[in-house]
Amino acid sequence: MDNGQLRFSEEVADALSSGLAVVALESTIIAHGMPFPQNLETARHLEEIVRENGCCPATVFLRDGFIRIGTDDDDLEFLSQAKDVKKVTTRDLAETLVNKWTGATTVAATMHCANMAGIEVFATGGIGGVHRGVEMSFDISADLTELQRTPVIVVSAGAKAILDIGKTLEFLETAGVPVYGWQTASFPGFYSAKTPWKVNRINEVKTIAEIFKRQREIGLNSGMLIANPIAEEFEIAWDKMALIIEQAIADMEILRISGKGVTPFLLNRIKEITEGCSLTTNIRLVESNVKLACEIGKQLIIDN
Ligand code: PSU
Ligand code: MN
Repeated sequence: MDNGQLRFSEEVADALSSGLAVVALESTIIAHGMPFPQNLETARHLEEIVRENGCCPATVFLRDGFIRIGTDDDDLEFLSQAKDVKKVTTRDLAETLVNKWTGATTVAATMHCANMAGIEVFATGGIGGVHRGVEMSFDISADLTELQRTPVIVVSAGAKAILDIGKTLEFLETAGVPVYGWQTASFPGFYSAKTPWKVNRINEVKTIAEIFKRQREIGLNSGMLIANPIAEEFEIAWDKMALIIEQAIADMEILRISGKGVTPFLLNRIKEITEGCSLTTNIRLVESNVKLACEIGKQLIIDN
């Protein structure tokens, strides 16, 4: 189905017209966040989890001049292996469409496209944020500015541990973005279930749906961040991660990596240092976020 710039997969088009809950998934995690073949296995498995939980998966990406909402047979295979897939954040969307490049969407770009498609909930691993050393680099992810202006609920395992979490939370407060810990008052740190930072706790999906709806009723159009901690059995504790991340950042500085390359480099370097453990943790936490996003999606349908 075509709708201007958007091209829906049959599955997503049917779900939207029949009122089934649709959960958006991003594609940067596939093309730039994980190595092959784990990225392909994970992408397929995440879509399966969404279906098992009674919702419809809508992986977002760009191909042939269209914003694609939902995948067909070979799309995931292509995204997970093609060498020239662009990492597309909000400002790259139009350029990628005009040039008909293949693009994997970040949290920011996925939120924008999900909102265009009428999808209200989206699951990822961890959002981007304010980077450590921001005083020098000024590196602040567009994920934060998109959360400020786009009404989509993002379920993530807190913010990526490679970031300055305190500053990321301060930015979100300034931007007027509601942030809640899912059944926790400790803000989760991606690989770690807990960090030293506190967050408002929320215990029920019904409350999430109500607050999201009320926001718009009072004219607030920002997104909302639900921080879902990784199960403790799969976590890498915060203290242990601290040293690993310092090492990865030092390596990055030697190589003078900046801009878009920062997050993919750090995730890969941490995977090497932890001998693959961080990748397993990353996969487990996205799976858990996808399940929670499904519960929120179903609640939003009930309340509408
Ligand atoms: N979560 C993951 N792995 C990832 C990302 C998130 O588990 O690779 C991606 C998301 O697409 C997020 C991006 O939007 O990293 C942030 O990139 P940057 O810091 O350049 O904004
Ligand atoms: Mn950045």
